[in-house]
Formats: sequence, C-alpha cells, structure tokens
Amino acid sequence: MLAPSPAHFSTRKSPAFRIPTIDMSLDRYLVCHEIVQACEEYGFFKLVNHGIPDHVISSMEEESYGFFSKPAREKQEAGPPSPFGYGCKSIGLKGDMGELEYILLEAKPASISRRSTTMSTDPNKFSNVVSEYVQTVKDLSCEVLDLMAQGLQLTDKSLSCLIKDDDNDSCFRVNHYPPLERTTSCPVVGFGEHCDPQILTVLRSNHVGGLQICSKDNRWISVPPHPAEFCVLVGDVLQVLTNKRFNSVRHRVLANSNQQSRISMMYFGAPSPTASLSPLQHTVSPHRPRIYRTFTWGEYKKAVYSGRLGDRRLEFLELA
Ligand code: GA4
Repeated sequence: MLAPSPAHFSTRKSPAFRIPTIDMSLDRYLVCHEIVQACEEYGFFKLVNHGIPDHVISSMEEESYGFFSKPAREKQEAGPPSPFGYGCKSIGLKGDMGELEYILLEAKPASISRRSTTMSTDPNKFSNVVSEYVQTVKDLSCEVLDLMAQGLQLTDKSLSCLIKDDDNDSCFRVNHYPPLERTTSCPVVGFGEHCDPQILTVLRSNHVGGLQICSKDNRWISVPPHPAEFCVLVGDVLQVLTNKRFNSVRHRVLANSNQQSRISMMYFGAPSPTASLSPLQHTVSPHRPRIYRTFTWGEYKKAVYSGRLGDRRLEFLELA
C-alpha cells in the first residue's frame, strides 16, 4: 500500500470548484478559448459531445473486462509490461507499486495485432476493437490539439502533426483497480501521484471513481466518473511546447472499498523519438522568456523511465 504524504493529502471538496467541461458541439471560437483557459488553470478538462460512437466505447470496455476476468496465469502470458504487455501492481522499473493490474500497448495497429495473440482467445476481434478505439481517440486528440493551437494562435497543425507522425511513440493503457479486500478508514492510493510525460492523455473510465487532480494550490480534487465523457490531461511535453502557459497536471487514483472495479483507458499521445522539442514561437516573448532548452522525445523518455513515478522531471530541461 502506498501511504499518501500528509502534506498533500486532502480530499476536501471546494464548493466553488467545477471541473472544466468543454462541450465540443458549441461554437469553435468559444471552445478554443475555454480549452486554453482550462489548460492554463488546471492542465485538465472534460469533453462532452465529443462524437465518439457508443459502440466503440462499449466494445473496448467489454474486451477489457474479458481480459481482466481471466485467471492470473493466463494474464501473465501477456506480460511483462515493459515495454508492452500485462502488469500487476508493479509500475515502471524503479519499484513503484499500485493497487491495480493493467495492459500497456503500443498505439499502432500492427503492434496491437501482434500482442492480441497473447491477450485474447479471439485475437482478431480483440485487435480490431482496440485498434478502432485507439484510432478514434487519436482523431479526437488531434482535433483537441488543433483547437488548442487555434486558441494559442499557433500555426494550424503545429501540435497535432507531432502525434500524426508515422513514427509517433503514442501508447495505450487499460487499468483495472479491483475493489480493496479490506475496509479502511483512510483512503488507499491505487496509482500514485505523477504527471504524464507525453503531449496529452485522453482518459475514459467506467462509472467507478477514484481519479483526483491536484490544483495549483495543492488540493486534491476528485473527478466525478462519467462513462460517456472523456478527460484530457496536459502532459509534460505540452507544458514545454507552450513555454509553461499550460501545466502538466499532477494526478493520482484512489483505490476503493465499495465492491466495485474501476476500469480506465488512456491514450497517451507522444511524438516520434527523434522529434526535436522546444517552446513554440508565439509562446515566447520579451514578457515570457524561453524556459526550456531543446531536446528530443527519445532523450526525455529515457530520463522519465529511469526515474520514479512521482518525480518532478521537467526541471532538468530548464535553461539556467
Ligand atoms: C505515467 C504515464 C503512463 O502511464 C506511462 C507510465 C510509465 C509506466 O507505467 O511504465 C511510467 C510513468 C508513466 C512515468 C514514470 C515512469 C514511467 C512508470 C514510471 C515509474 C506508460 C508513461 O509513459 O509514463
């Protein structure tokens, strides 16, 4: 069990707080503006009226339940999780632990298809369902990045081109948090606090809660679960590209003892390992001098994967 640090541990709900929610069916200009505001304030927002068909979501959820309900020995055949496969409790390579099991996949149809043979008795179906979900959420991510670019007055596709690159390093993860066997009076952390290193994360969960985001004033805010909504999380690379106008959001997941399993699925949009990254023009000005040096995603990923989950890692990219 991971004990939360007392200084950070507050589940108080602020009555004034409302999770930013973007209705994608509204006027584009308004949507761009709201997205930029949410990314500046929280690095996080929810999306409604996103246009993703119900069947794409429900099939993905069914395949996830199907996989996680298999006997442990069969699931282990799809492991270990590094770089891709099945993982149970252990997160990353440096000893972090969580109250979950998960699948980690490369977000590419050919790779999904290869992995499916170890994950399902009907690999074709599994592969088609996962690939369709990933492609649909990738398209949504590109649309969101284009809206962000417009809101920031950047050139049109300056953000989405990074994850559209054939050599993009995006990945897909499905987490399963089984209900805790013991009842506890204090909350237990299911997935420890961290920021996602990529450009952005698009997350969807079933009806079971647990996700919390950290506000600028260090309060943990619970995100109400909604199976038909998507959450967008700003990642470290987007923080760099926007010269810290947007902040990557620290988040964590609390385990629950209410007899219900939480399933969440995340698409992590990442650039090519060789992509050269630095604050984009227009985000740098005499008022807002450049904060980060140029680096490649490959270089940053290597540093991230050799650290602990909760590390604050962007500091080493800051210019002196
Ligand atoms: C956090 C975001 C994604 O889930 C992930 C995670 C990765 C892993 O589970 O292997 C990491 C974590 C994540 C950041 C720090 C390192 C790497 C575990 C860990 C301790 C797949 C990712 O890209 O970075």
